Amino acid sequence: MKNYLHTEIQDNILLVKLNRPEKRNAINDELILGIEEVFANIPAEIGCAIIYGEGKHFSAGLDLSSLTERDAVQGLHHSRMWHRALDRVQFGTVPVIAVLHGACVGGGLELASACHIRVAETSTFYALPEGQRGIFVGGGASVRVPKLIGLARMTDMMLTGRVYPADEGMAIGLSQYVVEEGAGLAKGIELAKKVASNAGMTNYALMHILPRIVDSGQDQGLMMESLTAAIAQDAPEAKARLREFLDGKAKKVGEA
Ligand code: 1HE
Repeated sequence: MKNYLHTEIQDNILLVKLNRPEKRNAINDELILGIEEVFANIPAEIGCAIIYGEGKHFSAGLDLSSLTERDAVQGLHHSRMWHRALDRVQFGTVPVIAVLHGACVGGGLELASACHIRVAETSTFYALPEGQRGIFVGGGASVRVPKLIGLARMTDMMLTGRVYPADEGMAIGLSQYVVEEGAGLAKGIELAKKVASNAGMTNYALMHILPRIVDSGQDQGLMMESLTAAIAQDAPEAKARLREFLDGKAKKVGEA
């Protein structure tokens, strides 16, 4: 794990690097278990995490060399292991920003789609080659990717092997940002600092409650929203921030 995943702390930001460039950061069991462990044990002082890849690509997805060895039951457990690990990323203690470049394909896209913000360098390309490999997604793509781009686009990606370049990927919702080649990490850190400066309850609600509201019916969703709004505004930190604005001491919208 230590070789395939490199972690570093900068102020209150956790940087997690996929470090298997010789295999294009293809994700084997050791790597996915490493991701689970890192995101299950984020130090309390961390306010935001960034995940990115060493070498020419973010990730070539599942390590295909391991696939041939599994029977159906082992395949089921393997897929559930990915679900567990990527749930740790999506529903952990801090928001996670994926900084992408080169291939973001198959399980690499599944990992990226478990993150809360995606920043893509211009070299990024997205694909779900599972269709062409004769398999199916198993790391959560069928749940997370349609939420980003819609059912029809994911179906097309898998049926036809369509590859989306960075700019088109942003246009359809695969990333929220596109930046110049080599500028991804700096952009990720800039965003992470903003994320980490939010009130804890706001980030918690965005990570843990908003996705549940989206998955629920309108009536339940509105009730969950009201409860969340009530809890958030009750916190001393929220009251202090509102007071700061009313006293003219807080930044206006759009001020740097
Ligand atoms: C790999 C993998 C891999 C590279 N598993 N070993 N993912 C895919 O179907 C994508 C397969 N990979 C590619 O299409 C290309 O490798 C890339 C476009 C990502 C990069 O191309 P390139 O020219 O930079 O690298 P390369 O020469 O193809 O690969 C370098 C080495 O990495 C080579 O090994 P080597 O020992 O010959 O040097 C490749 O075999 C190896 N490599 N990708 C294993 N994926 C939870 S379910 C998720 C299901 C999926 O993710 S399916 C999609 C899998």
